[in-house]
Amino acid sequence: MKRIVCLLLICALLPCLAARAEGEAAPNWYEVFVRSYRDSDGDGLGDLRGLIEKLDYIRDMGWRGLWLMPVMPSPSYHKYDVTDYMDIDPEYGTMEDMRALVAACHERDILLIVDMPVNHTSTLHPWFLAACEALRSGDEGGAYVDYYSFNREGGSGYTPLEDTGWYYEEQFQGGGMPDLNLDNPGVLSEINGIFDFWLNDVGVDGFRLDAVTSYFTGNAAKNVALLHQLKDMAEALKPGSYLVGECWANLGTIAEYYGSGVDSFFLFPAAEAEGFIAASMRARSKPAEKFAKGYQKVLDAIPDGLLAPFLCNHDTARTLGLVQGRENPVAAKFAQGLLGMLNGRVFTYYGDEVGMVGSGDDPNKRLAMPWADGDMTDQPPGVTSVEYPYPAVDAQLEDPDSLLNYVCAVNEARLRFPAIAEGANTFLLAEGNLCLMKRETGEQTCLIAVNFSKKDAEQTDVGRCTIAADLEAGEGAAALDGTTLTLPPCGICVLLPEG
Ligand SMILES: [Ca+2]
Ligand SMILES: [Ca+2]
Repeated sequence: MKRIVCLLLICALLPCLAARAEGEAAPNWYEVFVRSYRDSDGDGLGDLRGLIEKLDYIRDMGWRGLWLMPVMPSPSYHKYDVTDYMDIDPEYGTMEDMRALVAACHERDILLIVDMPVNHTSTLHPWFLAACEALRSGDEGGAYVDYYSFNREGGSGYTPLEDTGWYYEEQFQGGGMPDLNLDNPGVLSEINGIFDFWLNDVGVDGFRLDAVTSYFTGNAAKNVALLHQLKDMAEALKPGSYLVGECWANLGTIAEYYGSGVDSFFLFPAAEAEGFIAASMRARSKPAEKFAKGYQKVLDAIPDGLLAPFLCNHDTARTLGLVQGRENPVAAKFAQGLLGMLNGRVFTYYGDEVGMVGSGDDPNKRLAMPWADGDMTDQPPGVTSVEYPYPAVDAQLEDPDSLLNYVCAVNEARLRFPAIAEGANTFLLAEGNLCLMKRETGEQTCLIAVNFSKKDAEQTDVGRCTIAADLEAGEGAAALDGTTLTLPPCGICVLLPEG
C-alpha cells in the first residue's frame, strides 16, 4: 500500500518537475492586449476570463510565455496610465480572475508577465491627486508632492497644473501621465511593494518594464542604475523572475542597458520596416549578407544578453504591412520564420499569427482578434481603419498551409530544438540568397539553412545531416542528396548533424 502511494506521489510530481524545466526555457512569448482578445461576458470588451478560455489555443500554438499589456485600473482604453498598481481594471475582471489566470497559465507551463509602467501614473492616481491638492492649498511639502516632479518654470516635458502656477513633468504629453520622481526613495519603496504584491501574492513570473528610457529622460547612466536596482529588487523578492525592458533605441543604447542586469530588452534593431529582418527581405541583392550582417552586429553588441527579438508590437505598424504580405502569404510566413530562427526569447504580437494589419493611429494597431467571422470583441475607441486581409483563426486552423499553422510549426521547432533559442550562433555561410547558421549548446548542435530567394531553389553542402524541421513558406520541400541540401524559395530548414 505504502509503495503504491509512493508511486502515485512520484507519478503526480514527475510531470510538474518536467514541466518546470520546460517552462523556464520559455523560448516563445506572446503579447496580448486583453481588451481586444476575448470577451467572456458579452460586454464587447476582452477580459481575463476570456483570455483563460484561449489559453489552450495559446499553448497549442507553441507559446510558453505571455506578456499582458497593463491590466491595472486606468481611465484609458490602453491602461498605460495606472490609478492603482495593486488591482485589476473592472473592465478586465477582478483580482480573483487574475489569480485564476496565473493558475491556468502555470498548469499549462506558460509563464506570465504583466506590463509595469512605473515611469508615470495616471493624473487620477491618488498620489497625484493628493500632491495637487497639497499644492493648491499652498502646502509645498505636502504628502506625495515629492512623488512627482513639480516646478515653477515649466520647460520641455512639463505640463501646467491648472490654476496653480505649478508645472509637472510629463514625458508622454497629452496622455494624462505625470512622471513619477524616481529619485525619491519613497517611490522606490512603493515599487518594491508593488513588485512584491505581483510576484509573490498574485504569482506572476516577472514584468515587462515600460518606457525605461524615460525614467530619467536623457540620462542613460541613471536609467541603467535604476534598472539595476529594479532587477535586484525582483531577484530578491522572487529569484528567477523575468524582466524585459522597453528600451526603444538604437543597438548601441540597448547594449548599454543590458549592463543593468535586466534579463532582456526588446530587440528593436530586428523589428519594424528598417529592422534587419524586413530590410533583408526587401534587399534587391545579397539578402543573406544583409541578414547576417544585421544579426551579427546584434550578437557582437550583446554577446551575453538574452535577446528579445520581435517584429512588431502594440506601438508599431504590424508585420504584414512591413513585408508587403497583404497579397503575399509567402512573405508573411517567411518574416515569421526568420524571426523564429533568432536566439533568445522571441515575442509575437497577438494577431500576427493570422495576418492582422494595422498602422497609423495607435488603436488601429490594437484591433480585435478574429476568432471566427463575426466572433470578436468590439474594436478599441478611436479606430480609423478596420481590415482583416486573412481568414479568421477557425479557418486558418483548418488549413494546413495557413500562416497560423506556419507560425505554429516555427514555435514547435523552437521547442523541440532548444539550440535554436539557446545556442551560440556561427554563420557558416551568408552569400547571395543562402544563409547557413550553426547553433551550439553543450547538449545540442543544429544547423539552420535559409533561402532568401523568392524564385529559385538553392543548394549548399551541409555535411552529413538529417532534416529535423522543414519550414517552407512557399511551394516545395527541402531535400537532402548526400550532403547537398536543396531549399525551395523562401525555405527555412533545421538540420541535425550526424554523429
Ligand atoms: Ca468582457
Ligand atoms: Ca520619467
